[in-house]
Parts: sequence; structure tokens; C-alpha cells
Amino acid sequence: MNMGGKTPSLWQRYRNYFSVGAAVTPKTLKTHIELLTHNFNSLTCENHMKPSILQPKEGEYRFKAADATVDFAMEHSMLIRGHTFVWHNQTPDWFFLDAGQVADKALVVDRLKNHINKVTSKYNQQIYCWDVVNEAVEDKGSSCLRNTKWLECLGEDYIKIAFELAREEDPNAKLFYNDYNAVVPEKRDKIFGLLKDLKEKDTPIDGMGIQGHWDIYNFSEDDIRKAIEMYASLDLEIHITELDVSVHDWREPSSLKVPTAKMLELQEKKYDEIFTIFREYSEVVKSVTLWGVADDVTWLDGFPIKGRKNWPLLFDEDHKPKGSFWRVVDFEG
Ligand code: HAH
Repeated sequence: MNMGGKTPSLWQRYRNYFSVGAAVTPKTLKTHIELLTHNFNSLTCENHMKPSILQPKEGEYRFKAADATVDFAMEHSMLIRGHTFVWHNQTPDWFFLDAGQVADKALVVDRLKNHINKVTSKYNQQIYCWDVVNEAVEDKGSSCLRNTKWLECLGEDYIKIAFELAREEDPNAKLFYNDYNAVVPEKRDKIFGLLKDLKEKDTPIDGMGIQGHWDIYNFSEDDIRKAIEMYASLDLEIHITELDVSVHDWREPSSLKVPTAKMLELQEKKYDEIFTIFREYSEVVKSVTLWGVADDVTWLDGFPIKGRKNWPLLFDEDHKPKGSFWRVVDFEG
């Protein structure tokens, strides 16, 4: 594509389809400014809006890093996706304890309400949607809900309760359920069942967040299509919330310091296919967020294998557009 020497802007390329976001850390907000402002019109805090950071001790709120992200987004007219209120990780134990014992339901609900109230009243004009509940569904086996402290303290209704509190506290925000492996048939069917049940019980839920932590090997276009169609059939908006495409098979060890040509070639093909599907479904897919900005800073360097370098994003370690980037912006229209 000839752009007269200028790299096209991702978000402008997609302005007729969906918003294009990136997850940021307090560091990348400073080190990746050019890429961020040129390519993205939505931000998610990778960690800094999680309960363990916003309220590490009861009543002690730490808004500094979240504020910096919100200020940056406002300055550059970007949207912000809020991530997250109810999750089994990065949530301090005090939420669930009362004098060393498991707290009763009323107390935990009250704490969740206070947390949501404090955060949404601070940012209510700025954060347009929230991942209210993250990763509540069990990957394998017959049980639907993951065994978590939320489930233990609040019972099976906890997801509905969380959405109701969020709606009450921030009536204007779009409220999402968010999960990984959300296109894998076994888990997809469970998530679908959960969402259907929530809708039937008039739960105020607006959307489904498909995380999209995918890789270059295990991939089915049909699974992605089918999942989008199923969730959308429940009258839910779809966001792709945490997209990255790992160049490694899940737990395959690697000591590579640079990606192989083959890896990059497969990755380009995947990104091309994925974004082609998203464009096809842009009636329902309203936002696509990459889980990071460029390959120099990615959570996948530490997950699921610590120290295994990965290159899952659209910009390389020097912040240059990769082949995958060019494939994503190269389409008619
Ligand atoms: C996500 N979990 C979380 O939603 C996000 O908050 C975190 O920063 C990184 C990833 C993904 C995940 C997974 O893909 C497989 C197993 C557990 C968790």
C-alpha cells in the first residue's frame, strides 16, 4: 500500500468498522507515546484498574496510575475500557475476610458496591465500558462456574449481583462479561449458557468480551465466527478485549532471542484472517483491543513460561510495523 511514505494509522484505517485499542502500563504510556497516539483510539489499563491496585487495603484507594491513563486518553480523545471489577486474580483477600474468617455475603456485597461506587463515580464520564466480571467460567469438566472466593462468599448469583451493582453505580457504562478460550467450543458453550441465563434473568449486561489470547498454531476461523454469532444472538455487543497472537505453542519451551521467519509468516497469516473476520462482523464487533503496544513489552514474556521471549503484537521491539501490521491495514474499503 502506497501511503506516500507515511505509515497508516490503525484506528483511522478501521474507523468505519470498530475502535482499535491497546492495553497500556504506566511505563508504556511514556515509552510508546508515538505508536499509541498514531494507531489507537481506545486504551485499557493492563493492570492498574484491577482491585489489587485500586484498593489494596480496605478504604485505601490508589488512583495515580489509573489517573495517568485516563488523562492520557482524554488528552488524545481516546476511549477507555475499564478492566475489571470481579475476578479471581489480582483481588486482595480483605474483600472476603472478616476478622480472619470468611466474611458473610452482605459484607462482601457491600464492599463490592463501595469499590464500584468509588471507581465509577471518579471516572464515570471517562470510562465508557467495564469488564464487570472476568473469567468466571471453568475451562474443562462439567461445572460451569470456576470455584472462586466470589462464588464461595456470594453464591451462584454473584455474577448477576455484580452486574446489577455496576448498572446502579454507573448507569451509562456498557457492561461486559470477559473471558479467554471464549471461542473454544467446550468453554464457549458454557459461557453461552451462562450469558443466556443472565439475560433471561434480566441481568443488565450489554456485551461479551472475547479476550483473544491466541497463537499461530491452534486456530480455527470457524470457531471464531461461530462464537461471535452465538454471543451476538443473545443481543450482546462483542468486543475483542485482549488480542495477541503468540508465536509459541502453549507450553513449548523456547530460548529464541529473535522470532523465526516461519513464525512471523504464520503470524501474518493469522492476523490477516482474524481481522478479516472482525471486519466481516463489524455490525456486532465494536471494539478490538491489542493486549500491549509493541513486542518489547508483553505479558507473554512471562506467561505461561517465565523468561520465554514472545513477539505477539503488530509492532516489533523497535516499534516498527511488522508484516502483520501491513496485512491488517491492507484491505479494500
Ligand atoms: C488475562 N488472562 C487477564 O484478563 C488480564 O487481566 C491479564 O493482564 C492477562 C491476561 C488470561 C489468561 C489466559 O489467557 C490463560 C489462563 C489464565 C489467564
